[in-house]
Amino acid sequence: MLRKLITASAVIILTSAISITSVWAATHEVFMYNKNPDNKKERNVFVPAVLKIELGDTVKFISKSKGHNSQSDKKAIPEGAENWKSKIGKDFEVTYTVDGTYSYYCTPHRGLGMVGLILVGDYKVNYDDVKASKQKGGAKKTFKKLYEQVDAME
Ligand SMILES: [Cu+2]
Repeated sequence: MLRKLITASAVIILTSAISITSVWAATHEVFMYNKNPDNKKERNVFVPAVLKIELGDTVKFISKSKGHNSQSDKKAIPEGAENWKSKIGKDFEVTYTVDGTYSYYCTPHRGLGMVGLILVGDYKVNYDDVKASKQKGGAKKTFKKLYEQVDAME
C-alpha cells in the first residue's frame, strides 16, 4: 500500500514538473520585412532585431515579405549551440537550449544590414565575443545600433 502511494505521488510530481516546464517555455515572434511597418525608412529588417528570451524558449521567424530568411552566424553563437538556416520566404522555428548571445542574418541581405541578435538566458557568457566578431558593410552598421540597445538594457 505504501509503495503504491509512493509510486502514485512520484507520478504526480513527475507530470506536474513536465507541465510546469511547458508553461514556462514561451514562444516569441520575429518578423522579416521588406519595410519596417513602424519605420518605413528601414528596409530589409528583422523586427524586433534584438530579442531577449529565457532558456528553453522558442523563436518563430515569420516571413511577412518575400525573399528573406534567418541564418545563424556560425562564428558568433555560444559554444555547443546549434546553427540554423531557414528557407527563403518560409516561417521557421528555433528552440534555444544553450545560454548565450546568438548573432544571425538574412542570407541575401546581410550586406544591406538585415541582421539580428537573440539573447538567451545568461546571454553575457559570450556577448563580448559576439560583439567583437568581425562584420562588414550594412551588417556592421546595424550591429553597432543593436549593441547600443543591448548595452542600454538593465
Ligand atoms: Cu532579407
